[in-house]
Amino acid sequence: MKIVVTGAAGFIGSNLTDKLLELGAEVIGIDNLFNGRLVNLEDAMKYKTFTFHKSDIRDLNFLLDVFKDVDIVYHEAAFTSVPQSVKMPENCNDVNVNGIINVLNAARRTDVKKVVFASSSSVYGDTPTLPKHEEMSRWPISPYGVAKLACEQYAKVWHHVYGLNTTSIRYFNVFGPRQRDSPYSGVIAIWIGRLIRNEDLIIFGDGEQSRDFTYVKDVIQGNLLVAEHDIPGEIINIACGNPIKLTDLAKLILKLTGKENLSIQYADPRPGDIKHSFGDISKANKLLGFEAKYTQEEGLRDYLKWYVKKYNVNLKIN
Ligand code: UD2
Repeated sequence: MKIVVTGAAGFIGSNLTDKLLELGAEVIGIDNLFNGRLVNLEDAMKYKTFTFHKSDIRDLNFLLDVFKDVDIVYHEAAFTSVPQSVKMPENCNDVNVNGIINVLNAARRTDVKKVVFASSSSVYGDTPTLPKHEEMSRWPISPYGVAKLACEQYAKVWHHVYGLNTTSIRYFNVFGPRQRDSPYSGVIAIWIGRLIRNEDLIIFGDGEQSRDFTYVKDVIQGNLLVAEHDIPGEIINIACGNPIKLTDLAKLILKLTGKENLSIQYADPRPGDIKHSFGDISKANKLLGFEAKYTQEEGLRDYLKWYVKKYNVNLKIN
């Protein structure tokens, strides 16, 4: 199979690229290296079946050229942060919404067989219903959530109007190897960076908020299952299916790393944050046979082991 991964040098894109190459696919990676890093593609670059283009998904002519004879496009490239989207809503809209319109147009014009879009649990917003299931109403409360909702609706419409085979996967708070430790990154990567520097962990808000943190290997499993099953026009949750409160997560990470000497500090809540997120994965199970293979603790252990080996840090995992 010939597969394009947009955002290939990013956290999820690079993990997906590695797995596809390992399974024997020919992979074309695209990334503008705004958030992505070439170092994430070190393993991929060893494969003769991998090609990389430093380019932008907003360049239609480039996409038309590169999408020729492609079976699947995994669209992982994105403006990926809730707080950053609050600061720069126009950029978020431009990269995410104008970006997917280009990807869908190019895929349609070059007869790509399937487009799989990386959506987000942020589309659900702060509704009281838990767990969040695909058929419920969506009330995103951040520019990022609004943009992801628009993207998945465009993907659905490109199926209904133009017959393109599109599926959107709603990821729930993905964590794991290669997630960046930056202010705009996921909380787990930020906290691991802090505890390695022996800094206290900071929680925005009262720590009662919960998230359904999902290990990246399960997200990759979900993506592979969508390649194997034809579910055009569908939107599907991929989650661990087991939320944890932020305070409990902080305690678990400190316990696993033996850093219980560090404390948990509480700061002002973050604008655009939702309170609870918990994904119903029964649709993914029914249509794809998906089940999360990693609990949050198992995922954290696997991630920490990778971290210690990769960066040679002095951390004992309990
Ligand atoms: C949203 C999406 C997620 C993904 C992600 C992309 C939801 C429920 N999830 O994640 O699926 O699309 O955006 O970026 O919308 N926090 C702290 N301390 C820190 C950093 C964060 O307490 O140092 C808190 C933060 O305020 C939030 C929680 O941790 O309550 C999770 O934050 P995050 O940035 O890891 O992810 P989130 O939920 O915005």
